[in-house]
Amino acid sequence: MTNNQPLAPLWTQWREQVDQRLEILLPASDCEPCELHQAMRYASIGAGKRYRAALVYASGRALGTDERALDIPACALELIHAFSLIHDDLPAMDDDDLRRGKPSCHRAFNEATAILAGDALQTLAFEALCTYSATGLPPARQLQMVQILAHAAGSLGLAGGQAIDLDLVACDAPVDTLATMHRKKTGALIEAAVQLGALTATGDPVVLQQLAGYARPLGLAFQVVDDILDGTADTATLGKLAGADRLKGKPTFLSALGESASRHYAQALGDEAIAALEHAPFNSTLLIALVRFTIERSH
Ligand code: GRG
Repeated sequence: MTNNQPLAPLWTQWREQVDQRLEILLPASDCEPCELHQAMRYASIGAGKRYRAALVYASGRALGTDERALDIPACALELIHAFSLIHDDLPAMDDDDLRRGKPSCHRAFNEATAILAGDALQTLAFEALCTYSATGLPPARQLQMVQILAHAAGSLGLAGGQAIDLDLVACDAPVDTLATMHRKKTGALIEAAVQLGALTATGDPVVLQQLAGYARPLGLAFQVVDDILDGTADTATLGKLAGADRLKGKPTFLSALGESASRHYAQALGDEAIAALEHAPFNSTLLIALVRFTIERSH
């Protein structure tokens, strides 16, 4: 996390807050049905960068929200993300054995349990978001948060992006097609994270629009770097099988553009995200630091 001094200690704290809150939100491992709850906890607690949570905290903080009011929206994002990773790894999808440095959920448990764990993590995300209370948060804005997250996870977001992805094997997809797919598959949740953080503080459409202009290129930049890392980093660093995209014949930004042009593309998207924050009526230091992390990250 070089050059991200304001971000690093906060991010460590955010990670701890998310894990503490997930510990409480998720039924205990010895609560029946035990195997299902163990699988849910296995796939969601104590691992992952918590990038989407960090975006919730950074955008909420930028607008002055009390940190504690951001824990549940941050957890909701991470629960949906964990759900998508479990299902992404299933034999019917990407069929991956390793995730976050340990056996993927269906490998550690079994396929049926992994499917149910994913399903239950998704519903828990919405239950948590509906039932939490934060001072000064009007019900209409809370409802808007639920709607945004549901839309991001649905057929016009994650699920739709995954459907496009499954069709794109062993072909040379143009960059535009890749961008369209990844804006849904990866970008939708990143955009939702920034919006949910902001909505804890304000419903001002101008502010939300400005943040959307930040999150849109950022989400794509995150995926471009993900593609680069898949082809250049090792399995131990990534916590998942390195080179998996090439092995499976998946078109990526790396295969379409090469490493150097992909890095330039990611940088240009990062610049676009930062430019969207120009003249922002709030302190955007952390949001800008997150752009730098997104471009420079090594895992
Ligand atoms: C979620 C409604 C819903 C359906 C599931 C399987 C699926 C449909 C979608 C797959 C979405 C997916 C896995 C996108 C990949 C996004 C991505 C780059 C993941 C890696 O994120 P990191 O690096 O992972 O933040 P960590 O482990 O650090 O959290």
